[in-house]
Amino acid sequence: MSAEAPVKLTHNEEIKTAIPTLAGTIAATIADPAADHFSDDDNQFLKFHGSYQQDDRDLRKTGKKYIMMVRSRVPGGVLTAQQWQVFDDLSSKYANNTLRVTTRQTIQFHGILKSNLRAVVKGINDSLLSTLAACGDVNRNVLAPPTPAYTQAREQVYADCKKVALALAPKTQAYHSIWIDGVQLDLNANENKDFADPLYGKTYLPRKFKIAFVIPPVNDLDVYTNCLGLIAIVENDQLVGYNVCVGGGMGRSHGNDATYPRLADVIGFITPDKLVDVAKAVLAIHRDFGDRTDRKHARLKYVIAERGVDWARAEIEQRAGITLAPSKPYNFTTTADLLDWRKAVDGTWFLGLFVTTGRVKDVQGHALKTALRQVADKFPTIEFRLSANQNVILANVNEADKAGINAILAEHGVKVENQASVLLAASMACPALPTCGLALGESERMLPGLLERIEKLLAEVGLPNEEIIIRSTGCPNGCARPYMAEIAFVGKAPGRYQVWLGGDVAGTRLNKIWKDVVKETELENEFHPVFTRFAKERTAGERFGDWCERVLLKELAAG
Ligand code: SRM
Ligand code: SF4
Repeated sequence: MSAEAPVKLTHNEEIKTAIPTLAGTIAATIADPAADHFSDDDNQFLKFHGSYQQDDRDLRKTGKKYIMMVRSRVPGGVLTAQQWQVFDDLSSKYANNTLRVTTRQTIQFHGILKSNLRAVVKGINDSLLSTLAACGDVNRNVLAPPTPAYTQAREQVYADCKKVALALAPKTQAYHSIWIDGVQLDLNANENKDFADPLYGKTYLPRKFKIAFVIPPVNDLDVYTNCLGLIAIVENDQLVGYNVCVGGGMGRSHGNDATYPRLADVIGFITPDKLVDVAKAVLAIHRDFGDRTDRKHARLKYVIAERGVDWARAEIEQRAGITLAPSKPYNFTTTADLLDWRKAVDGTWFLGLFVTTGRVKDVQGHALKTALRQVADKFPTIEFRLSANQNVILANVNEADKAGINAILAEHGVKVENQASVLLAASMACPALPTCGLALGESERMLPGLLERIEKLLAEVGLPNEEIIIRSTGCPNGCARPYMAEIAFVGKAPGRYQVWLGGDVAGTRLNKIWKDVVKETELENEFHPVFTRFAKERTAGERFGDWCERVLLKELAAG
């Protein structure tokens, strides 16, 4: 009888087992003024607390300058004006004076010194938001549609989003003791050694887990890219339930075909009362079946891809004690945010403000950060909503306050009409350099310039103001969901990008690889012929992504 080969778990699994409270020695390192950075293991634990240790990669030649990134958790992306004031203060006092709106409706702070880390995390908690589980092998920020334009049911969906976020939050006491009380947990105490989270157990999930709510026909958060997607079914302006989809994700690695982006499969319909049970069941399937031996193969999407949709449906039904009804019809038509002033369904107004690459900051002639701060100071009842397209929506605005808000924005060079070129408004970029340790090339700092060059090219072939959804990332992990874009630039090396083409306007189709390497300097030479053909060959109103799928990529596949 041959003995089975022992299963080698990843190092992350070993440290979670050893310290299930996730406390590590974080508090002790914070308290030690001689320590300029956290240990590798603590760096893994820190993620569960919402922070990453980074270094400014622009400065590497002169040695590593350690800085911390903090990611908040903001279910549905909704902040009060008071919370915006706190975030603005924290960013100017302790971070790099920018607020980074993320693709998951949160705010990231960059450039924090270790000595200021606790002040930032505590400040966020004092504002009644949190950073717990913003990162790490747990359920991440839960997305919900931020735009109040389409249906009153948005409020019900937002309430469900908050309910699920709360139900799936980890219960460790270490977070409170480190960041609020400033105390290092005694790791040898029995209650800490034996701690097991009621939902996650001792070792949490094999990898991150993501949930999004969406209300058709607007897919403004790319619902199919999530581990669990909840597609609201609204009848007569009332929420009747959700179509459930499972197994989406973007992350992949160059040169490793076993990793791939995947769209979630729609598996059935549930009424809202079953939501928490179903969310817990899907999370538990990831917990129990996700690959703990290989972090590149550990996401739920691989479990669903390999075991199949019927298996997943049966497993969810059995765990949640329900029967999934057949999914209900729905249709997506767009992924875009509404910019400019619009009337909300409840009669109030909202203003969609485009934020270039999600970075709220002041630059010469465009002091967006100061302007938003003044709006928060003067209009305490409005909400600041973060969109998954990296924009900010000012919501709950009374008709009488519109002029005052317009005046503040105009004074700071922030336009409310024609805020950005068509290409820029439809674009997204991940942060990449200089903060992201995984970046192979530029993204946030590169994309606006690249778009100007593409605009010129499109104008040359007679297509000025053609909207094409273009996204860039500094590596293949997919943080700006590039594999859903009509054109995606995915970093391979400095100045070199893998180019993917063929996503659609409604976020329902994955794009495909077009060229493995395009040099940034060769952009015009590479794209001029393609845009020329598109201009000639497109059918009436056909979008670039659809033409690529119909013609270009077919030709490529045919060799
Ligand atoms: Fe992400 C890792 C930034 C949304 C897939 N992501 C990272 C890290 C933390 C790099 C690291 O691990 O050291 C990046 C920090 C950069 C920096 O300097 O700030 C980072 N991810 C971001 C943000 C800020 C991008 C943005 O432009 O806004 C987004 C923060 C979201 C949030 O607020 O919670 C962000 N990341 C995403 C998304 C999009 C989404 O969730 O809708 C994805 C693709 C969807 C998915 O998860 O499949 C995504 N991030 C990844 C991955 C690949 C995961 C995988 O399955 O392979 C990594 C790498 C990893 O986890 O090992 C990663
Ligand atoms: Fe960093 Fe890559 Fe994510 Fe961009 S896509 S933020 S480079 S991990």
